[in-house]
Amino acid sequence: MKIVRIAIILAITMIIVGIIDSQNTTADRNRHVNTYIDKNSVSYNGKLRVEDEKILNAKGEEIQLTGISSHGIQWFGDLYTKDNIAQLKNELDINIFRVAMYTDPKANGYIADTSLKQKVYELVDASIALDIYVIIDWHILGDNNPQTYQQQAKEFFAEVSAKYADKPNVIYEICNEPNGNNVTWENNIYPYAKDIVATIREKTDALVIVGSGDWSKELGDVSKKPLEEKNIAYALHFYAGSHNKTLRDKIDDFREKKLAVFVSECGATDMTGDGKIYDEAFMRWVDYMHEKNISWLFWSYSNKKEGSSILEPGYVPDFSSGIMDDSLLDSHLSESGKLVKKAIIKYKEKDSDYAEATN
Ligand code: IDC
Repeated sequence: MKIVRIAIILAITMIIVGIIDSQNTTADRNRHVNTYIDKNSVSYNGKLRVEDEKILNAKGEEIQLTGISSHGIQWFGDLYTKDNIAQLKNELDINIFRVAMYTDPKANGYIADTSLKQKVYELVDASIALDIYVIIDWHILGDNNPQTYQQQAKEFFAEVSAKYADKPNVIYEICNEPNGNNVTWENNIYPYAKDIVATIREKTDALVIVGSGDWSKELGDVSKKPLEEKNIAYALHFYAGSHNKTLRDKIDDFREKKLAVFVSECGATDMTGDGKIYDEAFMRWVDYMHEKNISWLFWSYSNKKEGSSILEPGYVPDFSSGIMDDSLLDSHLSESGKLVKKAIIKYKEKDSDYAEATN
């Protein structure tokens, strides 16, 4: 009987110890979840600001953002949803998405179809919910002079900057790529930018990206007469098959003048966005941008049959099962897609980890 009693006491003790132990494990796990925060997130980095040639987070640390640009939302709108952006975040580790809203009416852009603004709102709201940064891109291209639709741009940016004034996620890119022989920084882009930046500044001092001449490569002209406003970065767009060290040297000169560069669009093809992939040349750019802490976004998230698309032609991710598999996208990435994944992950895994939350 004594042995039975001891056995019962022992069994009860073991059960109690087991319960306490399992509670501890759960508590530990919860504590871990609550006290660690993804260093890629907007929750961690907060509002961005420009100091000389650097982009800093709210803690004053230098930051490099890496992500993907949409193709024209007027053409591939169905492909751009919260699920798709979540998948890019999960599988490609992006911390920024760019919403490319073409403006040219000949390309069925915003001037022809102002309902595109609703798509912009949908994707900005999705990015905010996913805790990543988002660029609202006034994507001028065929309409080469930003002044052509300056009034519409002013009204658009007045509305969006009012809507998102208190959101640290949102970055404004006010003219994708001015181009054409008659379009200069001095005569056209500078006066346009001054006007639009003033409009945005009535609501927020968020980061504004300004394009330059020659499809956002003419930094030399900008440095002769930069904008006086705070928190301005200048767009620099490259395509690895067309642009090389000569352009990187220009970036270095520009940054030495204490002006900030933001690569809001780049690609691994030549500048047509199609044809072969220049993977080695692209990785040289990636290494360079990492070394200098220059943020970059890849053109483009689409399934169009062209070299720059990151999805295989025609592929549409299917989320109907409700399961967000961690490698759902892998087998459907194009050559560009595989390269950009490699490029983003190359440095993220080393540098960016989890930090202890301070609040
Ligand atoms: C290209 C697209 C292509 C489309 C063309 C015209 O990839 O499908 O037909 O625009 O709308 C840029 C532009 C970007 C271009 C891209 C590739 O910002 O709109 O996309 N590019 O040519 N600047 C340099 C290259």
